[in-house]
Amino acid sequence: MARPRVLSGIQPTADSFHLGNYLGAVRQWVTMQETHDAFYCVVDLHAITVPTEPAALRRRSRVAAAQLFAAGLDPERATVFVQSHVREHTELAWILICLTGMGEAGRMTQFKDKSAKFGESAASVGLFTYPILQAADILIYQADKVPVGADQKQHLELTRDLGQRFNHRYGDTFTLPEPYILKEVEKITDLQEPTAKMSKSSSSPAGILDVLEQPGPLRKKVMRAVTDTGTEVLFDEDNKPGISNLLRIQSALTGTPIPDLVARYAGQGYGTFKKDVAEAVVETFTPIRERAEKLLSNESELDRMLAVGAERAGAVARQTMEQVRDRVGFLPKF
Ligand code: AQP
Repeated sequence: MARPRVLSGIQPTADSFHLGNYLGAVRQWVTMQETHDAFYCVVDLHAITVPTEPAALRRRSRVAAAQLFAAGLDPERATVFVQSHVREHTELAWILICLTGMGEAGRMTQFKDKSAKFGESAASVGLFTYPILQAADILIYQADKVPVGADQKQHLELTRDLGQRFNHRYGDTFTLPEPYILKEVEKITDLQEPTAKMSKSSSSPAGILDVLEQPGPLRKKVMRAVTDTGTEVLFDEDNKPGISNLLRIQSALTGTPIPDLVARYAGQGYGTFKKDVAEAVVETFTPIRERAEKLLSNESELDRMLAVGAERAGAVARQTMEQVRDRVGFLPKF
């Protein structure tokens, strides 16, 4: 029987992924390549929905790809590619844009959050249509599952709605994908603002743990993470959001259930616990950083690996688009 297909993407919007990207997405991607027909992309078209410098985009796209391979994605087992290399994504996005209501697109909370930074009228139309391009990314591969963090739940619902609408209007064409969200790591929060999502673009440097960061700063940031004035290591999201976030992180990195961690650190205060969290982060990130640095030292080999991914992804996308063009009523090109 064919393996279920999985698709997910990550934006090249920073010089490193952070712990939230790693636990909420990338680590699942690596696990799922064993059991799924896996497609993962560096979504550079999404990155330009906010002003982006060309040299930074090029550099960050390679850095993103290098981190994916360094985290354990195997080009033999997973199709890893850059979104703009498969032009069909934008073609399908246009068709889906024509199926989306203005009110429907206007309800997307991520647009409201991100555009609040520049003021809604200064935000690009691309940022407004971002979730529709994301729907195209997913539907074009007929994905069954999409591993994401909690912030993407609403976009996944729109993807299903658009797929269903297309199928209803033009005939059965798209698989309707299910989100795959691991509850325990769906929202890793900012170390300085423990109720806000850890985020490439909105976290302060002290609030974010970058995969490519050196051990020294990583340790310092964990030790300085905001906690409450108490001393007990307890999981209590409402009253102890900082400690609860660190417990979630430590549990995910070491595979130890949270109640076991709480029992282990009883009566020891925050210091010992934070030190152990810092070590777990450093132990996880160091080999990834070293492998990523090696991959980045040979850009042409990295580009070649991405070309292989683009070729495989393009073959699937072209097949879907042939059917879509015909269903919509576009004339065949002879
Ligand atoms: N804090 C988080 N906890 C759990 N999962 C997270 N993800 C992001 N932040 C967290 C998941 O990482 C994947 C890739 O994210 P993205 O690059 O598409 O951008 P994003 O979700 O918008 O993440 P950022 O860090 O906030 O990036 P910017 O600042 O560029 O917008 C997604 O699956 C996401 O759920």
